[in-house]
Amino acid sequence: MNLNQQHLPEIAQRIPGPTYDRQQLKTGIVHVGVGGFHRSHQAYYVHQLLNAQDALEWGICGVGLREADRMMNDIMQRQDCLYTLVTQYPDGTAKSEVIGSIHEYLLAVDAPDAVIDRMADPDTKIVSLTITEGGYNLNSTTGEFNLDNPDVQYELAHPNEPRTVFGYLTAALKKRRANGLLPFTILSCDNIQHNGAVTRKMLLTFAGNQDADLAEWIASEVTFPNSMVDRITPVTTAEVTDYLQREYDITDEWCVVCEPFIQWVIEDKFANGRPPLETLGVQFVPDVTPYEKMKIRLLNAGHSVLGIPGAIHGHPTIDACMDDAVFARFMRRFMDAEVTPILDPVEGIDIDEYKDTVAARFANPNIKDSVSRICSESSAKLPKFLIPTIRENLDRGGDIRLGTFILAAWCYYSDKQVDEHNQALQIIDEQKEQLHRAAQGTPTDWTSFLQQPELFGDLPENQRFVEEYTRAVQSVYREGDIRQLMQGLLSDR
Ligand code: CS2
Repeated sequence: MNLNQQHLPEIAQRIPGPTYDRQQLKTGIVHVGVGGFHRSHQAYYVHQLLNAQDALEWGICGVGLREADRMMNDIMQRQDCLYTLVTQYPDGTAKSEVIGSIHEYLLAVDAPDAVIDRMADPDTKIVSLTITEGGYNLNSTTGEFNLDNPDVQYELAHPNEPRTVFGYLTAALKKRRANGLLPFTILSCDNIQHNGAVTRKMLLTFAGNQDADLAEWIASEVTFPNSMVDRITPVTTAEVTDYLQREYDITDEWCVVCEPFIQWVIEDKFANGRPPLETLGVQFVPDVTPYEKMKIRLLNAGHSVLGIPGAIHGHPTIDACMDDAVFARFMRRFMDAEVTPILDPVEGIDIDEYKDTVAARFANPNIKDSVSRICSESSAKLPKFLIPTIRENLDRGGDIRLGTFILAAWCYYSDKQVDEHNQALQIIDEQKEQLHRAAQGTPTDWTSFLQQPELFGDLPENQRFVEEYTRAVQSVYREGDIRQLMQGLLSDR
């Protein structure tokens, strides 16, 4: 049975679903970037809220900005924006539920004005974003907005033809202001420290280049809460789709898989109201900084610390890495020796317990989170997850060996593009070509990979780092057995 609104009553006899009247939903939240994560996290929280209480004004309108979102759009239209969330427990059981909080989906490349109008509608109170770490158009070395981006250049010259999220937000805020409306809150849900502050800075630069007056209004009226988001959401595979079909006779073209763990910590700074998500365990706090740093530097970096050597060694998934004692110990040592010393105390959280929980989550054998997903877009991730930790340790004389080893492994991965068994690696990265070119020079110049200032900034000028990196990259290129090297690093000292 195809998943859609018409079949919902019958499907609801097999698995739980919306108990609210979806026809009555109003769009209170416009969300840009509907992928697996938004659907396992924010849309799930809102769905629970709608099931628990009268909150129909908080329906979600999903927006895809890119041509690449067309497939999601087509499926969302066919399924009336319904989808199944399958939660995979470590004991092998699964819980499936139909989520109904997204009730509308717009593809911006087809209907740019509809997107602007929806954002500018008086009912819209929040525009939230999961546009990935790379979507903020941020030069991670300078911390500034990249005005050279050709799409941005185009938008600045043609204010009525937005292309990037910044063009859309600016056009919609302009309209709200002209109509005498309150603004919306802009809520970033990406894994970037100070994600709200970064979004604010990027948007103000963009808007300032288009309309200085408007930029001033945005600066004083719009709020950008920082937030820390967490739920591991692997890429959906055919196995799960088949499972829904077999187990419940539900045909869902793009279901979502996730782990049981879920967390959301948000700064309580909303310009135009917010849903009462605290009733579902969302934490509203005055300062998210310590939470986001802890999560990004431990969990997200921990993923890369397993994933990159895991890919080289031939481990297909994160749980397979965790099943390998050398990998599990390596990650823990990285967390203990290189990350924990630079973290600030987090109220109500015991860091050791937090690390234990992360390790247990990674080890969940039913999640099957592929290392290719973890390694994807490493050029956007590592400058946010791992490189700042190395920098802070350099500043304070802390340990950098394991983190630096991962950068050396990343160079090898980008250069060889095959694993130790000569199997092609599935490398997904917007900068794939550049990474490959930079890595290729390694055997004649050991620091060739570091000559990418937008990734490494001035790190190549730090002598201690360069020595450590050179040692690591030489060992990776000469040894040819990454696991052996990891073991060696663990037994040193
Ligand atoms: C992962 C994240 O993309 C990655 O590298 O670390 O997607 C991670 O699974 C989520 O942030 C978990 O909340």
